[in-house]
Amino acid sequence: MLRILAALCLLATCWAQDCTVSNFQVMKNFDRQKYTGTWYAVAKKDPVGLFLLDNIVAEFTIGDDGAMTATAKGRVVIMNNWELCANMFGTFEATTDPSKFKMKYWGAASYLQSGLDDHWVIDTDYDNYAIHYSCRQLDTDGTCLDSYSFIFSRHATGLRPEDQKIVTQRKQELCLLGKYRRVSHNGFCDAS
Ligand code: RTL
Repeated sequence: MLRILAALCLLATCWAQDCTVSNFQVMKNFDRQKYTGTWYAVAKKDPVGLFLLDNIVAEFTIGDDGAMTATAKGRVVIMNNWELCANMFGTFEATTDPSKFKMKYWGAASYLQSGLDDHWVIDTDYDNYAIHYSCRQLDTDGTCLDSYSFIFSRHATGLRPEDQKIVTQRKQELCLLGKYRRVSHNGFCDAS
């Protein structure tokens, strides 16, 4: 009986789930200063098209002018079969919500992708985990047609077991549960 009830509750949250991007909860009182430093991608949900494959490490900095910038490295395969470590840069433009940014990004080499993406910080404890989300294309109903998302950890070894529950919860709230792949780190970008 209890099991049936639990299953019904699960179903109910599924039915009630709101996948409207503008209704997604983001990090409250986001502190950019505490977010600086190195973040290792431990899982990701890919967008449509070319993307960072693995060995993804991001580093956030706040300049003397107060502006947030970041670098990111990651293995990519471009032009169908050329594998390399992409060195990427990003600058962040603030919006009215302190945890929602516009990120302009480009590569150290001109043949790497560049663009302008939303960059939302969904949740973080600053010391262990962070959940990032970006919707590239909205559907007419306000849900997302093309998104990507990173689960970051301060530890290259992965998330602490106590953070996994909250990360799973957030993935579900982003309507992306089951869509993430683990990001491996094998030293591919260490020398670049
Ligand atoms: C993330 C945060 C830190 C700064 C930057 C980021 C995104 C990088 C992207 C790179 C894509 C590169 C490709 C290269 C192949 O040409 C969100 C990690 C810049 C989206 C597809």
